[in-house]
Amino acid sequence: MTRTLITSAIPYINGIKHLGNLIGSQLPADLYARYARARGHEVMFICATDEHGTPAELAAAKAGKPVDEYCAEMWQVQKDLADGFRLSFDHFGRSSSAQNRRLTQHFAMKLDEAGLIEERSSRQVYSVADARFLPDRYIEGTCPNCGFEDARGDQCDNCTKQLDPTDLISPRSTISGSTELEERETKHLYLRQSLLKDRLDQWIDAQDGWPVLTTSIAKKWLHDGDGLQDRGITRDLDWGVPVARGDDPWPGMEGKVFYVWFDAPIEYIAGTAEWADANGKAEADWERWWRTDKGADDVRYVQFMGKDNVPFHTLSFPATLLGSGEPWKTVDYLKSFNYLNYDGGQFSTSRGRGVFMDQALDILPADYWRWWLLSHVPESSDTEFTWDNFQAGVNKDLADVLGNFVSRVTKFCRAKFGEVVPEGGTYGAQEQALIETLSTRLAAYQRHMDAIEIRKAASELRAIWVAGNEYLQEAAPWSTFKTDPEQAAAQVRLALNLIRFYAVLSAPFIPDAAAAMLAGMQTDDDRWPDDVPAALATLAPGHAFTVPEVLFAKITDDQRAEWEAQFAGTRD
Ligand code: B3M
Ligand code: ZN
Repeated sequence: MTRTLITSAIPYINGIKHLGNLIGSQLPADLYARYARARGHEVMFICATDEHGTPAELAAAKAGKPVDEYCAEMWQVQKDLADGFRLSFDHFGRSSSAQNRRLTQHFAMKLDEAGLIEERSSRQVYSVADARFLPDRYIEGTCPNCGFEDARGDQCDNCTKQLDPTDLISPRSTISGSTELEERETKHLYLRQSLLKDRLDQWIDAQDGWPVLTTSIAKKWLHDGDGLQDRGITRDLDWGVPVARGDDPWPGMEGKVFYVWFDAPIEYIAGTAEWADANGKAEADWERWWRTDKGADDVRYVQFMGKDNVPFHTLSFPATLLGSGEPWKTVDYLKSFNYLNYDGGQFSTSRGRGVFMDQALDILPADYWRWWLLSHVPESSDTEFTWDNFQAGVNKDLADVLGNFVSRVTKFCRAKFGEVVPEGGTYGAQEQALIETLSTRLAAYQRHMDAIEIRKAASELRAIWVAGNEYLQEAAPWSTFKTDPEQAAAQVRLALNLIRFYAVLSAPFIPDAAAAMLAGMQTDDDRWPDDVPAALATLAPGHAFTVPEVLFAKITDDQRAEWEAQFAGTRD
């Protein structure tokens, strides 16, 4: 059996994510996990909250709560929203878990044993007004590479360059806004990534068919300028994984924690260990996904993330894994995304601009969002959410095409033959032609899904829905019925079977509607249609069904206008 390990970038704990975050990793990862399971793979799908670092500290301070309490609460909020969007994680973990603490400290020890850790005294930015060292993210200034004025100390959001805070031109504290910053002496651990440059280069070259977006970013940071500098992996903070050498203290590092970007990707592994612990499994049960000496050599590991996360996953995290000298599983395919914009600008968490996951579910069911977002996923370029476009996509694809097909077929059958699959007639030339079209399109759909070409897969699925509608229009059982009821029975039988077929193929995109369609057809046979003619004969004459409730209500112009106005400003 094919074994597929899937991880989504783990969202920061500090607040509810917007739809741009959702479509940038978790939702496409879920699509692929559902598809892989449907194709019979053994799947391990892991996500978690990214809980360390100053974003968490500051958000907790703002909420007036101890940081651990804040994180526990926000984990639950994010978990409930993930459930609301039907994200089918095998485990939704926490980077603050004991498992992650242990593994992070373990990796640091192994890297040290391999001679890849160096203690360095450095001068760090200290904010006099805030009376603390400022973590990278809490210093903003002008990017030395592209001139963007709001570049963060760790990375420029405009050109994606990884930065050190001291690189910034005109730096300021984002806590107080103070520019009274000075450099003070502090000691930190550095991961000597520069020693791993050749190994990483070879490792990237050995990867097969990665998306251009992924390899170009990775190669750029390996070869342009200072992409692979040694990196400080510890910070002067309270909240995080305490610096330790395995189970032993690390002299001189008391009171310091690992850098959030050091422990966050390790949580992919730790999250799998959390899954094992939560389900009463043994250590071997998670290790078989992650240790190539313990069974993971036949695992295919696929990662999902936004393009800003690519350098950390193509360089920093592999440096941790390869540098440890232990046989850890590294990523086989890294799927990265561009940005989804919101109505003429950017989605923004800090400015509360756009639609957030909780708000989205307040106004419409998950499938509406899943379909629109996945069929417009920013794969080859940034894309834009507008209410017009959203209304058009939902109404046309979901209501007019898929929903209408299901309702017409089931209602016509109920009226003429009752709520059972009708008997009689045979499939003729029209039916054979449809089956041929569907076979060709199904093969293309699978090809695109296998390749994680999500937009192409979505348009193929849409075309598969359209083919059924066109068949129905041409076959016109309501006319056939008047002259040849037997033939009309065969047509309706085929169309009822198409509903089950559509449910199975569509489930990775719209799981709730798919479940409603299967429930309507009173079947739990959701086997993937390897053979189209056989799949379209699954529901035999005499099989009872019920007419499902309206699957998708159209978005009215009034609703669109109302939401457009409601979300025009910023959330408080
Ligand atoms: N939390 C950034 C983000 O949510 C970061 C990802 C970590 S993946 C290990 O985009
Ligand atoms: Zn820049």
